[in-house]
Amino acid sequence: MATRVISLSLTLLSLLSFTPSWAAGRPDLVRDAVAKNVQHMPSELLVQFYAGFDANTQARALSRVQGQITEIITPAKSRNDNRGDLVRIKLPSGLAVQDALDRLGIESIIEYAEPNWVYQHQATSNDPYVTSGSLWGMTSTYGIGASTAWTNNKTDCNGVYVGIIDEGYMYTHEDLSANAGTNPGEVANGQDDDGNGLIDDIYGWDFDGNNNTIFDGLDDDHGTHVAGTIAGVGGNGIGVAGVCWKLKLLSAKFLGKSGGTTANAIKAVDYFTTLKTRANNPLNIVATNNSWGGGGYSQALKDAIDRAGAASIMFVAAAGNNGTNNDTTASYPSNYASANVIAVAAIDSAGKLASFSQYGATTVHLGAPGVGIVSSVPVRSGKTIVSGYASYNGTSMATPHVTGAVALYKALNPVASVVTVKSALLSSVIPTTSLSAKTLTGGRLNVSGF
Ligand SMILES: [Ca+2]
Ligand SMILES: [Ca+2]
Ligand SMILES: [Ca+2]
Repeated sequence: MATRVISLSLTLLSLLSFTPSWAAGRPDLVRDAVAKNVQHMPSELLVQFYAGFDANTQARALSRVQGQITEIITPAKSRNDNRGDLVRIKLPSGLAVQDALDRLGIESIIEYAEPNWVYQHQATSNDPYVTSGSLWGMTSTYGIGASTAWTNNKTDCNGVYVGIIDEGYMYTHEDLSANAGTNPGEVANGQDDDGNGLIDDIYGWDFDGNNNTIFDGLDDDHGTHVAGTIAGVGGNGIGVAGVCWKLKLLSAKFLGKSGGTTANAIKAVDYFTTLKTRANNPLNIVATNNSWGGGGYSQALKDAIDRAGAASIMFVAAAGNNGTNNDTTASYPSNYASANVIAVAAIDSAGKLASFSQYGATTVHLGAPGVGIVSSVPVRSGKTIVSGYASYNGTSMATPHVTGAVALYKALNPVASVVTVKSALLSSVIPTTSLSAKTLTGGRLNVSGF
């Protein structure tokens, strides 16, 4: 009779003891996580025994759940904290992990038991400007949702090239050098090895100076800033993080001290188209960043942009910084009605259209962060030029967020056409009041769901 009562009470106890009373561990947090299906190994537990119990005694305790020790992870004798063995056990199939935890909760020789959690690598930036919250364009409410993409391990645009049509950029910058792409067809030997007419175009070409030095000093700050937003090296514990943590940048410098010309702009656009479409060493260039504007309509430039489009190179362009309406006063190159053009307005960290940003309900596609954007720049230190960081404003800063997004999307969807990529970007925007009736989509860039 007594036996029956005890048996009954044990059964009741095992049913009712929803939270094991371990001496250690956090069974309450474990229960919550198991209930939320936080990933763990099925039919496995980790069990921590108190010290001083032999294998037979351990086995007897585990028999409550028909558990078998499959591995002694930390033997009592190897540890210095006076605990017993930590073991991994196998449960009979069909016994839920939480049920097993509940049943083991009354075993007095067990200090705690827990699921064998499964961890995934999670990309959380350790870059100081990110962790300090300075990179609002990546991480905050009105940012582009990059931190979400990163957390889902969408950081890597390896194998993807982006062309920067701008000033040159500091490819030796501490937070860019790992992402500085080179032309695999070219060797630094004073000869035009790849036959594109340009001698030693290793990191790209300077169409303004007509030479191969794409970094010429402090005046290449704008291009360097753009580069950091697209592909500042992420997770390296220094500086910033670009939308893509790994990517290959190439430069077509055409903006010099007094700006750039249509002629050089066309050469710059065609430079990348050729690198992509040539028979030998074709490069997977998915986009060019065009944080520049001005001039009138140029069919020649539009044709060059269309050639790039035919080669599946997106042409991401700044809407301009004059605060005007591009629907009524066209701004080039962002206004070219080419399938591969994406025109970008700038918003601030409160989601407002930047006061300087041009807009256009039919000619500007979307908004992206462009006020108070921290990124890489060259700075002077004594007589030398070193790696630095600075905050800039402009649709020039909004544009590389979108370019980085194109690169990220293409890295994740390698066969997507220009039309598909553009459509995906535009359909994933977050509707934003300040951009309503000011942009085609009425929204801001959002990569969180890529
Ligand atoms: Ca060459
Ligand atoms: Ca050469
Ligand atoms: Ca970094």
